[in-house]
Amino acid sequence: MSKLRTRATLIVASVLAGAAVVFAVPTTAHAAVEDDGADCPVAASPTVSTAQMPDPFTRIDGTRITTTGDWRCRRAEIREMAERHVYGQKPARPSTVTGTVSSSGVTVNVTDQGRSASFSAGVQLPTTGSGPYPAVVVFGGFGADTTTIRNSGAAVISFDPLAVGREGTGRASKQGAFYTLYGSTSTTGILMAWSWGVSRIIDVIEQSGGSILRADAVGVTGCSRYGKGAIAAGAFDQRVALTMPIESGTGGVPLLRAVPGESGAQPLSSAYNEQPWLGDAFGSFTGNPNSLPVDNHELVGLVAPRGLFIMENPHVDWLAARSGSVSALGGAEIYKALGVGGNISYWSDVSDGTHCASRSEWQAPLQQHIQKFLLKTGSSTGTFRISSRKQGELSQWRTWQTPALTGSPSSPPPSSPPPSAGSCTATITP
Ligand code: MCU
Repeated sequence: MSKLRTRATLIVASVLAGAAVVFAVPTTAHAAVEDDGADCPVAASPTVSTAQMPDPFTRIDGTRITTTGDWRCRRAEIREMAERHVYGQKPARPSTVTGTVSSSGVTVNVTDQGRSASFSAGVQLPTTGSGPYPAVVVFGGFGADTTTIRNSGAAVISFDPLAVGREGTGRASKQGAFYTLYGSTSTTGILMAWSWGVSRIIDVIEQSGGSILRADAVGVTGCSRYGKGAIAAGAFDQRVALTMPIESGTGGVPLLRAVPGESGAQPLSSAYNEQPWLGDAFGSFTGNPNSLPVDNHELVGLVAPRGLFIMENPHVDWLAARSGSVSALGGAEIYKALGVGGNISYWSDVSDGTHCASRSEWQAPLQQHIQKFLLKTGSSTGTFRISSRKQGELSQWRTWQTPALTGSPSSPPPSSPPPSAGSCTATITP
């Protein structure tokens, strides 16, 4: 509701001002706004009944996109359907967002329709380079290799998602800063609330003038439930330059309609009921995901053309890594169609079966992703290293083919003067 109203207000305001406001950031560029398709009309979702992945390139009206420029409004349809049916609505930026950025922390104060809330996050500057620095928002306190992040030249923003969307509540009594603003009975799930929290941190960094942290070089990461949050944060805010979900499991990267057929994977009903992670509307799909008009290969595609590094664990069945590989392969087709196939990586070929373990295998690619997408000094191309333990076959999950879209390929985020490169002496910390 609030988002639609804000969109309408923006359109009316720009018409009244007579300004030649262009809401559309071309799909070929890294968007400098949270949602570059906020002006796109999105019709009612289609009725769907298929065990196959919905075609990301076919619009709700049944026509297929043909140009890279068409992706902007098709993306808006996917985004809206993912909100309606899976994660819940993400309201547009609140009317007031203020806060501070220092070398030790970020504070966020938000006000919308007379209600106010605040939260804060810690900052640890990198061990190398000079400011203003890129930063990675790290969800929670486990599973992310903050040592390598800092030694690669990015600050760590320690984000406690539970301050924004608590766990352990019922669906009608949700708590945390998001629900203080939008009500405890909001139907939006807490993963989307966490995503909204990351967006508000980026708002504050944008407003801070960029002397300490750079708003155009923000990444997100987290493991497990916080991996679900990390992919949601990257999918629903186009200012996130690098998205790095780790071992996210059901409700994160994995293809939702593949989960019931994957032995030992966390069932959809379990992910829906364990915590109010998903939107309330997902409750009607836990028993029939084949009716979903959208699926999570398209959540992966929402991140395109921006950097995406998906890390998975094939040793723990509960983590649904086979369904995760299917989603990543399907989402990679969107990257390829946009001409940026090298901007997505997937890596489940790891030896330690411990959930959220420190993994030496991911150290080098983590540094490379930070260099390429945040520091903008690297040029490594994406890789897929899918463990044979949990490897899905894309051909079994789709009937559609990837179109050769005309138009310019998408480009990486605009580059800024790179901070001085430091040597990497990263070690993994538990
Ligand atoms: C993979 O993330 C979750 C999983 O969905 C839950 O079922 C389990 O309880 O916790 C995992 C997690 O967050 O572990 C830290």
